[in-house]
Amino acid sequence: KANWGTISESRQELVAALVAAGQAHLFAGWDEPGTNDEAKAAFLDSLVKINGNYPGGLSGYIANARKLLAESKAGANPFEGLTPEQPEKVDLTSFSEAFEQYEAIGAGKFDKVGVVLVAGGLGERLGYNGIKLDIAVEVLEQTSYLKHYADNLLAMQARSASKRPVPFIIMVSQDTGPKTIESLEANHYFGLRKEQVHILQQELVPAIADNDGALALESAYQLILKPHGHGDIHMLLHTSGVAAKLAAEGIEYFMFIQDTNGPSFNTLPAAIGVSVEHGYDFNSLAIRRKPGEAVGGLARLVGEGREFTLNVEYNQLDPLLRATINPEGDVADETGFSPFPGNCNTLVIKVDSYVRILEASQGIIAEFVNPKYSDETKTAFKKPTRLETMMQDLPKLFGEAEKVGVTIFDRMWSFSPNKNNVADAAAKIASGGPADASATAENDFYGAGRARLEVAGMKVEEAGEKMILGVPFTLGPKVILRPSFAMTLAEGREKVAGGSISGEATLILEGADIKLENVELSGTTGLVVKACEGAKVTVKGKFENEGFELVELGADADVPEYLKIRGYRFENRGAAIFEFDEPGEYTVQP
Ligand code: UGB
Repeated sequence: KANWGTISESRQELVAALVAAGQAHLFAGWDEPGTNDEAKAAFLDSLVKINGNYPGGLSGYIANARKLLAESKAGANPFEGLTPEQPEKVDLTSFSEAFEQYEAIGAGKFDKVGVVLVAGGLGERLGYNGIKLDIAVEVLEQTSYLKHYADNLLAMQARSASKRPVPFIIMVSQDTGPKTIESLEANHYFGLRKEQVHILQQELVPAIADNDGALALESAYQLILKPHGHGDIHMLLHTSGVAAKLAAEGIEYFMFIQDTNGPSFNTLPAAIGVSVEHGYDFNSLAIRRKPGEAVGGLARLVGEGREFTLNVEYNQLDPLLRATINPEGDVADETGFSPFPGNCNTLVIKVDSYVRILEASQGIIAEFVNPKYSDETKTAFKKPTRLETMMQDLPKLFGEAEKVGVTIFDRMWSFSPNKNNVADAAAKIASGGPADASATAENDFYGAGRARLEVAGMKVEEAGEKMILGVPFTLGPKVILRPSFAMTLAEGREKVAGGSISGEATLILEGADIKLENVELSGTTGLVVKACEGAKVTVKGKFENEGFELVELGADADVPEYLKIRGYRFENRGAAIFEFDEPGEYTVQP
C-alpha cells in the first residue's frame, strides 16, 4: 500500500480485486512513491482498459483460465466419450439444377444478408508487411481483397429489389485497424457507404504465466498481451450491439469470411439458399479435405446422449480419429480424401438464433488454452500462454433446437486462401499439399471465371501449368468476370452465348449490361470490356492480339512485395480494351 501513491478509488478497487484473484505479484515489485509514478499510472490505466474489454473483466478471465488450465493439466480430452460420424451434408461440388435452384433462393435474399469479415490477423506466414486485405487477389488489374469484397457487396445490393446497402462488418485488431481504415478512406470506401461498414476492433488478452492463472509481466509495469483468436468476432458483435441492431433491421443471415479467401462470394448465393432450404442455423462451407491439410475436419460427434456437429481443428483430428474410429488417424478413405469435409471457415449463420445465443453467452465462445509445458509434470510453461477462441466453435453453445449443416463445394470455386510465402508454398506443393499462396489464389480466381464461362456454354480451352518458383500456375485462359457482371451461374448464361476462348487468352468483363455473342478469343488475345451503369454493350466476333504476357520475376527480383509473394507479373502487349463510362447502347467488334 505504501507504494500506491495517489491512485483513484476505482483503480484501487480493481487492484484489490486482482490481488484477491491471486495477482499480488503485479504490484509487488513497485518502486517507492515518487519513482516511476507515470509508468505506474499508465500500467493501472492499461489494466482498467483490459478489464473493460473482456466480459466478466480480468477476474472472469483469470477464473476461466484457471478452469481451462486445470482441465489441460489433467489431460482432459475435449471429445471424451464422443465418436465422429459424418455430418449432415449438402454436396454442391458440381454444378447442377439443384445448385442453380439454391443460387436463385440465395440471390432472392441479397438484401437480408450481412457480410462479416475477420481481418485481425497479420499474416506473418505470408511475408507481406502490410495488411492482407490490401494484397492483390489478381495482378492483371491489381484488385485488392478489400476492393474485391466491396465489389461483391455492391453487386449484391444492385441486384436486390430494395437496393438496401449490405452491412459489412470488419473485425480488425490493433495490428490491422489503422491500415484497414486508411485503405477504406483512401478509396472512398470502394463505393460503399461509410454507414454500412462497421469496424469492430478486437483487443489483446493478457498472457498467463502458470497454472494458477498468474498474469505474465513483460516488465515491472507492463503485461504481456496476445491475440485472443478469430472467435472474438462473436463477442464484439454482441458487445457492440451490432448483431442485435442488424437483426432488428431485418438482416436474416450473416456470412462470415476470412481476409484472403477470394472465392468466398462464388459460394454466397448457393450457401444462403442451402441455409434457407434446410433451415440451418449454422452452415459450414467445406471442401474435400486432403489428409493432414491445415484445415479442420467437420464431423458430427455422437455419444452419451449428446450429439453435435463441429469443426475438429486439424491438430486435434488425428488423435481423435486414432482414439475412436481409425487407428491410422487422419488418412484418406477410398475417395482419396479425408472422410471429413474440410472447414473453409466460411460460415453462414442465421441471425435470430445467433442473437439469442450471443445474449445467453455474452458472446464468449468456447475458449480453449493450448500451453506448451516445459516437462511432463505439466507444472510450468515454456512461455506464457493465453486463452483463445475460434469463430467456427459457435455450435458448442447450441442446444437441440439449432440445426448445423455442411455445404461442400469444389475447392477452386470456394476455398483458395492466401496464407503462405513462396518458399513455404513450394514446400507444401512438393509434399503433395495445397499451397494456399498468392499464385494459387490468383490461379483459382481465373479458374472460377473459366468455370462460369463453361457453364454459360462458351468453349474454354485450358492451358497447361507452369511451375513458378515451385508453385504451379495454369497459364490460362485468365478470366475475370466481375461480380457486377455475374453473381450466379444463371446470370452468366443469360449474358454469354456461344463463342470460344483459347488456352492463353485473357477476358475481363465488368458491368451489368454486357452481352457476348459468339465471341472468339484465339492465341494470347486479351479482351477487356467495362461498362458503367446504363451502358448496354454487345460484344461480337473474333479478336486477335498479343494480349497479356506472363513475365517471371525470379526469387530475388527487386519488385514490390505483392509481386514478390507470387514471382510473376503480367505485361500488356496490346490487349483490346473498351471502356464505356456514358450510358447508351454500344457494339464492340474487332
Ligand atoms: N484472425 C483474426 O481476425 N483475429 C485473430 O486473432 C486471428 C485470426 P488464420 P487459422 O481456413 O485455412 C483457420 O490464422 O486460425 C483472422 C481455421 O481455424 O489464417 O490457422 C485472420 O485475419 C481452420 O479450421 O487461420 O485456421 C484470418 O482472416 C481452417 O479452416 C482468419 O482469422 C483455416 O482457418 C483465419 O486466421 C483455413
